[in-house]
Amino acid sequence: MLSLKDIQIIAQQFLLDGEVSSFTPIEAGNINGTYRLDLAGAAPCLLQSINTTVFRDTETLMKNVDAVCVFLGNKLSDSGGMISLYCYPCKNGKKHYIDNDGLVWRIYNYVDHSVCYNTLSSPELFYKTGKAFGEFQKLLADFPIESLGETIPGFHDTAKRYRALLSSAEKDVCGRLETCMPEFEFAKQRAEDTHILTDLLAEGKLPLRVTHNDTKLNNILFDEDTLEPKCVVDLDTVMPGLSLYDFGDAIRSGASTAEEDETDLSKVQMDIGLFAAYAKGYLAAAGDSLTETEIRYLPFSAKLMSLECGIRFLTDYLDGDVYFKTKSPDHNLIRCRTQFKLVADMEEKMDEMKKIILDATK
Ligand code: GN1
Ligand code: MG
Repeated sequence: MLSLKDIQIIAQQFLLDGEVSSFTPIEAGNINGTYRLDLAGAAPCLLQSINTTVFRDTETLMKNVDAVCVFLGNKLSDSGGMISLYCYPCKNGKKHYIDNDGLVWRIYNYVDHSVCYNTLSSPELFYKTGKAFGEFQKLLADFPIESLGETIPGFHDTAKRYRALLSSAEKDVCGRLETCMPEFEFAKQRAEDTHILTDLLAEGKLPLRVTHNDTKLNNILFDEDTLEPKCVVDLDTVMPGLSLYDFGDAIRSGASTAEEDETDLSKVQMDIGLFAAYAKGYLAAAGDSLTETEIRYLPFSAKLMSLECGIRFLTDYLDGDVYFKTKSPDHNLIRCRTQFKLVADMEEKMDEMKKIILDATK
């Protein structure tokens, strides 16, 4: 547990507008540590320690993040709508600071008067979310993609994720495989799905784009009063990728009727009304910049991203919970089950999903 003194010492490495007077840990996200810092006589800011087990190349990560923040900031500054994150400079001339224990720290502006959600029931709000992520994609369309480093190679290479699962099951270091055989079989039955998008990319049938790669519903902040989308956060995985990754992951997280770690699977479904709302918002904002093939694979991408996320949770369960933060020994397995329930539900609703996309693009 960090003390105020510890936090002040870290914060002193950055060029802030005031002294830290208090701090509050923020329990969000499965990867990084996050704290709100309140400053004497200045606006609050957000301190994060970057998980270096997950992000090994923090130098490249911070270059990516900062470049995207500056690029978005320039485009958004006069729009009066969404705002961008920005990174506070550090006294060492960089945007991050490495402490004596090797922990990597950065500070963002704090997006005040905002809320985020893990689940939604309002199609209107999810329509706006689709529009915001669609605009995010469009704003980055002319970002120099070659300047971005691939901080986690093959992040959404689902076939690679599947191979990692097979290898973890083979090793079975914790002896947990026997406790998750139905889930393991579920993944194996869908092995052929895992390489569809990466094959299309390799064949030049899908374009590489600057993508967020973690368009989880709680990575968008809404204005507390107007409930308009205010800021896209968690830019750590901004990398070259497929637009379909971002669409699929947004549906996986935002169109689900339950939390990612809901234990009562009867509560977990993909809400088709929410799917339609997001798709309409997204297509309204980004539609004319997408290719026909991208549009055709939108419904499939939602299923694939749910399958991939489930595979990742299952792999981490088998590995002994070394990647995602967990609150109980079966937390990753519980999360895997919700994801696979979504996959099964989407398989049943696939024709309906396709029809919605077709109607929205007529
Ligand atoms: C992680 O930290 P958070 O919750 O924004 C993960 C995503 C997963 C997500 C699942 C870098 O994101 O890929 O989809 O958990 N981020 C990373 O909840 O692995
Ligand atoms: Mg997040």
